[in-house]
Amino acid sequence: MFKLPKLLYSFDALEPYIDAKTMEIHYTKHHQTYVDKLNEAINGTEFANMEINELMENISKVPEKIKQAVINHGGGYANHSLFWEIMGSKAGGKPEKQLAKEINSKFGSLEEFKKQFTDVALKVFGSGWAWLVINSNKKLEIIFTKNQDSPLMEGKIPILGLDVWEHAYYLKYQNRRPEYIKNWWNVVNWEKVEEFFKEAKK
Ligand code: MN3
Repeated sequence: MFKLPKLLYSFDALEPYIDAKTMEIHYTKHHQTYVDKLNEAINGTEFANMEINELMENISKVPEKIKQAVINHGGGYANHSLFWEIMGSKAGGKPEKQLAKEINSKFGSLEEFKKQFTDVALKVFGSGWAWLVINSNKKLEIIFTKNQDSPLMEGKIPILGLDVWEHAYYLKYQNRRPEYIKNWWNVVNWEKVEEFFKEAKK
């Protein structure tokens, strides 16, 4: 069964860009609810023993009766688990090494990548996520998903993700999603993104 993953920093660690109250509610209430409802859906099934990524990659094998619940809550579980990890205090800055090279070769520059990613995140209508993924050709790609749909369900491995549900920013930013996105770059933990990148390229 799934458990809320440990948060590796305090609720106020991402201040002033992401406020402590938002972090606390987002992690202890929203993420916990995804954990609970995922467990409720898969309890007693063969899927209860899977790793979360394996579960989302194999969503087509999940019976219809519980499939939408697994998409919503398994996706919510996987997406948020990654989201906490790719952020940190004393973060921001820029990618180094191989990831920097591939971003430059794919998008032209880090600035151009950020611009394209931001555009995608701004255009998500309603609730969803913007992602940098490694696609099935092992190339970088920017995509979005609706609701809590996981990129893993379409065979894409997320290495960076931005939650643009209102619950992720409304307390501090209200309707100002552009400002939230702009500030969020200051807490991106590029070292961690590089780790996910290396793992995904294997
Ligand atoms: Mn969220």
